[in-house]
Amino acid sequence: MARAPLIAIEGLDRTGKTTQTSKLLSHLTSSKVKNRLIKFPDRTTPIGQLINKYLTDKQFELSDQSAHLLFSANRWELYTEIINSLTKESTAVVLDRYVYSGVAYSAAKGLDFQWCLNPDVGMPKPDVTIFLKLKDSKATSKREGYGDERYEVVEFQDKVRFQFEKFENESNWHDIYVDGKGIEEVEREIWSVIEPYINGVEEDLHKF
Ligand code: Z5A
Repeated sequence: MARAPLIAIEGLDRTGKTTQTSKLLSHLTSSKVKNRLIKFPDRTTPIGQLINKYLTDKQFELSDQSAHLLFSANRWELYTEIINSLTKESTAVVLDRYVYSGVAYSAAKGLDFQWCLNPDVGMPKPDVTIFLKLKDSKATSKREGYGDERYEVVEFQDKVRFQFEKFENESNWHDIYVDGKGIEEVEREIWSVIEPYINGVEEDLHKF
């Protein structure tokens, strides 16, 4: 028996995750695969609203540990919905950021890597993860909106990238470089990775 795939799109700020998740949903729909998008942080939930305030209001202070636990709690708010979509509703779930972002951003601030992963232990692991990667962290700093939020500083992004790279040996993790590539070129590369998964994956869900 196959179930629907859990697909994560990860990457540094402004690398095109939202642009590409939307393209991916269109490909899935055209291929007659039921699908839904979950963007983390999900700023619509009670915890997500606090996270939004933290990200957009530099006067709103939280300890790094508290902020980290809020991001993880925000994923647990969606846990049952994710599982039900994959199993009961045969719906592919596309995640715009996930646990990997949670760990990478907090570990980049100096928190212990394993401590950062612990609150997400038990969340489902993606069947496939795309990491939108940059050779040069400055490559996206001219893109629209860069710098609006708390973490969008090139030096910090370098530290985040270093933490993300610790996950590169995860199974079914695919790096895609985006520097100097147009939206359609990145879209084609992503689809060539994802297409083999769309008709279902093995029933067992792996967990963090
Ligand atoms: N965070 C955390 O600390 N812990 C956690 O657990 C999680 C997140 C889940 C908000 O995340 C912050 O939360 C984030 C990490 C932290 N850090 N910051 N800041 P977010 O996902 O809500 O915000 P974001 O990273 O800034 O993502 P974004 O704004 O959604 O950017 P994006 O999705 O990667 O990019 P985009 O919106 O698709 O594209 C940006 C612009 O570039 C836009 O004008 C596009 O038209 C353009 N673009 C896209 N692709 C291209 C190409 N190929 N060429 C040229 N221009 C392009």
